[in-house]
Amino acid sequence: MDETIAAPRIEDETKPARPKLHKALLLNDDYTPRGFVVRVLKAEFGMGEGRAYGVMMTAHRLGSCVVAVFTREVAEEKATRATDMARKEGHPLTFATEPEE
Ligand code: TYC
Repeated sequence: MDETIAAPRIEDETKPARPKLHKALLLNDDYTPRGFVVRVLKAEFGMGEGRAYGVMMTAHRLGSCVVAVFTREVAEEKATRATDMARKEGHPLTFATEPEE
């Protein structure tokens, strides 16, 4: 049978844009104990003691620190869980998210 197979058009070959990644941010405050911040970073972001301490101290000194980068859904989920963990213990500790440039 005579069949003509068309070459794929350019539009069909272009890949969909990769979704933007989002940063999970740790925000400093004046009240949450340092040890509690370290505990949350270890529990919710799987960090070891040294890395968690370093991230906590960076937020303490500079006002905020990028904890890690995820898809939007995962970043929001982790930031919410970590902030909820602090609220349950009565601390103002807050995590936020923002899209990467
Ligand atoms: N600044 C807090 C204190 O001196 C400790 C702290 C560090 C709180 C980092 C939040 O994201 C934070 N007790």
